[in-house]
Amino acid sequence: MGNRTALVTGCAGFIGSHVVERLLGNGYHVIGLDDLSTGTLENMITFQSNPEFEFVETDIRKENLREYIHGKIDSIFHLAAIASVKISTENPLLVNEVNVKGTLNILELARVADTKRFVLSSSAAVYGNPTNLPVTEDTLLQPLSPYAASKICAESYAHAYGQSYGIEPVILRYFNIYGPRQEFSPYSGVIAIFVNRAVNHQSIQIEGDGFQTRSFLFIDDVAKSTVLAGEKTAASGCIMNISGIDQVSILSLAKMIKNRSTFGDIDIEFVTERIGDVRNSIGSIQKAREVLGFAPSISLEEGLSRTIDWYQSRTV
Ligand code: UD2
Repeated sequence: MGNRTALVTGCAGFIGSHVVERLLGNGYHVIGLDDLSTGTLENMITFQSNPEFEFVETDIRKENLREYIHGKIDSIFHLAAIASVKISTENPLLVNEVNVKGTLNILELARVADTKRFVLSSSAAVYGNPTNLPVTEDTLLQPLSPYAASKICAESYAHAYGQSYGIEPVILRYFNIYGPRQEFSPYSGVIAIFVNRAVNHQSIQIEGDGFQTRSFLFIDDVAKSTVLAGEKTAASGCIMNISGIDQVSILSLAKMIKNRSTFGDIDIEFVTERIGDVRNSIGSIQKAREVLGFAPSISLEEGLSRTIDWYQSRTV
């Protein structure tokens, strides 16, 4: 058995499954929690029969989780959440239940299990529409959606548990993440949507003029930074942006995918701009560089190729 045990919530999800893979590769024993509401067994294929991996199918809101998760837990990576602004505007109470009450419940598990390190997945959404870019972690928080508000509450609880119970919280504010295993639905990130439409010979639809920008980060880099957040002593109590380093317009992203497409000629069309869309988003990763030694290593070109290959392999 690995000599360090990590618990990963959302282990069957996009980010969680990649974090589990990396932890197992680093010699951890991993307990994974997921209710399979959006996560899938398919996402766990590469590690489900690894003897160092234990899967517990449960909801993070279930009370007294310690009664059936035994043994020591050295660190917790809390990645289970409803990760959609859109769902949060349709069903804010549900998002509060899962993202806030669920986080509090996992913090309680950390408290009763004497877990020190608690890595929380937060979001760039907490900044709203910031004026100074790249946005730094000390920027005023301006939640524009119930989703953003739920992430700020989750951050506050993690901080409070650090103060009250000696837990070491590390808060990661993820920006625009993409890569294999990202769920494809109307609620998905733009790359998952564009690539899936292209693979299915449908036009790519740009919402607005396409000059809005994002800084995309490939999932392997996200998983790397997340595991480092669980390991680096200096990360205790830190809040860090985890972002790509290049600002890319949605139009140039669409063109890159169109040009890479081996699925025939794909049209690009323009549709109505999204209400409340953030115009430009990029995070300063200075702090993550200093504290974690983190630097993105996969270019957008490389990451897109891997992502296209993966979605394509699933459609044949
Ligand atoms: C991302 C996160 C959100 C939150 C936010 C923080 C996702 C799905 N959303 O929202 O949870 O953390 O960052 O700021 O990861 N677009 C198109 N056509 C499409 C789909 C999207 O043009 O078919 C545009 C969309 O209008 C937006 C941009 O692409 O301008 C990015 O959209 P997104 O949903 O991938 O991500 P974002 O940054 O709005």
